[in-house]
Amino acid sequence: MKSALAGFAIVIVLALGAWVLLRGDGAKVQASPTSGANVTMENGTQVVRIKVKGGYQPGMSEAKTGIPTVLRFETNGTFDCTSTIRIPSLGITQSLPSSGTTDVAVGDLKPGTLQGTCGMGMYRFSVQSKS
Ligand SMILES: [Cu+2]
Repeated sequence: MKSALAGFAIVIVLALGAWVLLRGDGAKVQASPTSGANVTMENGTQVVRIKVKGGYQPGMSEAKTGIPTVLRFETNGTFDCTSTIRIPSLGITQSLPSSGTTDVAVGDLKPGTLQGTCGMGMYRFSVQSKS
């Protein structure tokens, strides 16, 4: 009897897991790490939008070199450590409001990858740039 109950519980857990995956949450997380869709031009400035909450979305952005660029961090009820961002190679440390939009100017991107992290260096984001 006990093992029958345990088997039943396992079936329920598996079914719930499949349901969560099929709803598309899993697919969304997989699709977003690399995408140029968050990069736009605004009056000659390249804007890279990054959502900030429990991590950075997308984790990797693709942008162009040689254009004045801002990283636009969007917080929304963000109270975790991602609300402080660091870009060591540019000497930037910036705290973000818990909700709002903060533009951080990073100048003209050089070919390569600009790396950033949360205040503690745990969560990462990066901007890959090519001409
Ligand atoms: Cu952190």
